[in-house]
Amino acid sequence: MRKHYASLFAITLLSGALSAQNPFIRDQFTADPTARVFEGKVYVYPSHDIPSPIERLREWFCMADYHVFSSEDLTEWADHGVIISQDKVPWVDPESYSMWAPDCVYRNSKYYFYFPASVRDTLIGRGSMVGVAIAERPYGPFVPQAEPIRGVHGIDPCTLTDKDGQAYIYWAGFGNLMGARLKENMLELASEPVVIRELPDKGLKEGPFVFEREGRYYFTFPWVQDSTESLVYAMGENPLGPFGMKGVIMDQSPTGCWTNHHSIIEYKGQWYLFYHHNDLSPQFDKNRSVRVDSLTFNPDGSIRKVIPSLRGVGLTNARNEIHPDRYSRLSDTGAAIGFLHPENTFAGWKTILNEAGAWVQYNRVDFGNSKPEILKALVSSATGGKLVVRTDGVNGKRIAEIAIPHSSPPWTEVSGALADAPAGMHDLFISLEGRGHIEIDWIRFDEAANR
Ligand code: FUB
Repeated sequence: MRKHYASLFAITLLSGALSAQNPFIRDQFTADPTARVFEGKVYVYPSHDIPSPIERLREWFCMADYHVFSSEDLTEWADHGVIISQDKVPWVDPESYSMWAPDCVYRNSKYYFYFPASVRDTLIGRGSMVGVAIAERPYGPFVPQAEPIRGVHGIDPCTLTDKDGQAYIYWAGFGNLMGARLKENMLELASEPVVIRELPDKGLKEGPFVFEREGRYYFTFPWVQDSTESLVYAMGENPLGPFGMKGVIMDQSPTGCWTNHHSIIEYKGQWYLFYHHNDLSPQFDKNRSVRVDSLTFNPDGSIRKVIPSLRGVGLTNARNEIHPDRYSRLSDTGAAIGFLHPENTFAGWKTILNEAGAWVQYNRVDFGNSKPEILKALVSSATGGKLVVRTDGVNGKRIAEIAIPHSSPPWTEVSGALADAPAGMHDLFISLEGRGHIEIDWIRFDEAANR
């Protein structure tokens, strides 16, 4: 990880996330990602899950502060560090570890960061309320208000600024999803909160995210239909409804992560769904990690269901390490993904090919204008075997074959000449030819001079 310093703020460039694969923040747990486009970049304001330092929350959500992350290309992410913490907000119980899903909005030349937390003073309210912190720039420094917003009791704030300039705030409270107008100062309600009706009666609803596209308002939210949350949406003609239920944006997690929480943005002509899963903590689903995948609409404005991917978005430079464990497709048999070090999941994953013909496909690799001459790979094999790389599918062009020697960990770097490697953008198809057991950390293309 590289650190560099810009003006007064420490920024950490997250080299572990250089390929826009999922999850895209890999050095800490992150959840509830609210993405916003500010100053020509994407800023992501997530919750910051931590393993609980206190017994009371050992098996529950535990969050003491917020970081903000930014990216111009959704590939290289910068961590701007902590912007708000529970011990620096006057109204927050500093021992509550309750800084759940936030949002941020630009208005009147300022950035307003909305966050829920448990109040310390029962004269203000009880349980979770929503406060605001204000900054001149999207990454802070944020100055918290002395008190939370009167009348907003609950979690998961989200804001919408309508075309006429009227701002709205939405949140989850007392089993319902709520909404109200905000005053011009963005700090007080301008109307009584209303329950957003016409949504399903049964099952937990939380995490509202509301946006407008082509004159229609999309009211999207996580909903527990049976055991875990799917992302669903309703549509309407006005910011506070009425809305009509439309369908599913993302199905329940196949691996049982209880929550999902999302946001939707358009950036450089493409729509994206930011959401979370527990990739780095498969045994404990309260330590989550943020992801991003592309989202598309049907001509009638309905949302096409998003299939969660490990590959994520964006291109991967062929001359950088390509980690096929963040695959696009995997063969039905003989291929698996494992942690490099199960005791330290932040170290990442490996691809295991252990049956003749097993394969992994990794899409959108950018070779650029010049053709590389060699393929390098960091591998481990208890048997030895032959690794074959093709472009564009099982019947695509065979560009490399590398004899992997019998080796036991630690990992061995191998290289081999390329047979007429391509330029431009291609999908890679990596397979085990003949029998064997090969584990791959990464592959990378290069010029012969760097062998
Ligand atoms: O992160 C804590 C809570 O889990 C959020 O507030 C909910 O939306 C769910 O993601």
